[in-house]
Amino acid sequence: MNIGIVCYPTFGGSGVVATELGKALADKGHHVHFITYSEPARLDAFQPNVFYHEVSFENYALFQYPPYETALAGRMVDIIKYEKLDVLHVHYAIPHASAAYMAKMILKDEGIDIPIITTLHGTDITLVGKDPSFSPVVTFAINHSDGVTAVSQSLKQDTYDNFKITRDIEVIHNFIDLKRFIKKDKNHFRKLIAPNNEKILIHTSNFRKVKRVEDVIYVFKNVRDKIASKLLLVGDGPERNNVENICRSIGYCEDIRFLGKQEAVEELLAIADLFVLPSEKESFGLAALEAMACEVPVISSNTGGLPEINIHGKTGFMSNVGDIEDMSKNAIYILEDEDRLNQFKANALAQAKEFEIHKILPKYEEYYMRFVKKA
Ligand code: GMT
Repeated sequence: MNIGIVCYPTFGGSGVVATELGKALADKGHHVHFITYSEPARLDAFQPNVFYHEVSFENYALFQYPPYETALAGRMVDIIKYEKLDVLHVHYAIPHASAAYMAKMILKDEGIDIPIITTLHGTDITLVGKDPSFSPVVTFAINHSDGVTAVSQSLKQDTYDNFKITRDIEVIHNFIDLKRFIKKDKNHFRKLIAPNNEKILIHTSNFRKVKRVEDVIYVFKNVRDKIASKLLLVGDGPERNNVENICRSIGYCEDIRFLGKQEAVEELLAIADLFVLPSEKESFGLAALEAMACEVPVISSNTGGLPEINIHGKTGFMSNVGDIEDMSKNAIYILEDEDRLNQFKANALAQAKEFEIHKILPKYEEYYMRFVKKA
């Protein structure tokens, strides 16, 4: 198949999923065309079947807001026609799904019928999409896509709860590449971070309010009061300054490291004992799955799609959003006994295997074929 993929090119979850999906489809022989405003971060090595088409335009002084959606629709039309795409798969509803609808209608006038598949990722539904300014457009674009998938049952339900949806939504869970996310021997590195064999807790995110990174710090304080440990904070974003100030106020600054954005996150996960994800909302929690693949148990909130990946009492524990005491108690329970910790680590890996990319990829291929055949 000739497949177009539209996504955000940044390190965010939806862009990572879209890029890894495209790379895996290309590995299987499909031709994959990425359409976005800059090269996707995970598109880091040459692959013969992968093509990248940049959406670029010169902004005119009249425009306070650059009309990206219009430029994107125009670029989609161009690529669909000239690369003879069989299907266009857009990730994250805003503005990709409505731009795709516009492209589809333009092409319809020319006698070309391109199926549009929209994948909903989370904040496009649970946070941003609900804004009254976006909501009618998101509703229309979902109802008028040829196919719609959501990355968890929970997100599917949120979509029905928040919008007037008149169609089916298919759940296709996110996936993990176990060739990349695998626990590698990084003991030399572990010794640098934890020279006295302290336990290592880790959190990775975009440091937005919805991630509740401050809860990670308070959980760490409670753990650190009982067990010698270190905390690695990976990522960057608007809450970083606030979180740094909280670190200073709790007095364990020397045990907390801010590592900023890191490409090889699997190398950091390889030395970690516990992953902490206390998010307010999390439609799937790809970061938790990446941790589990590297044999790191997860202390998380029980929001959104997290119960679909983190098995309470087996791969980690879940608590109500904001219940720092419960998260701390569970973290200590896992870390205080070496045999128990090792059992949780093994369980985490076993669960991650359920989401192996080669199990999930055929679901997308089959889903595309439902619509490509009709075209
Ligand atoms: O978490 C974010 O803010 C990034 C966001 C995105 O769209 O890039 O992530 C969402 O999509 C990921 C991939 O499907 C999911 O794993 C995340 O759970 C989801 N984030 C939220 O629902 C907050």
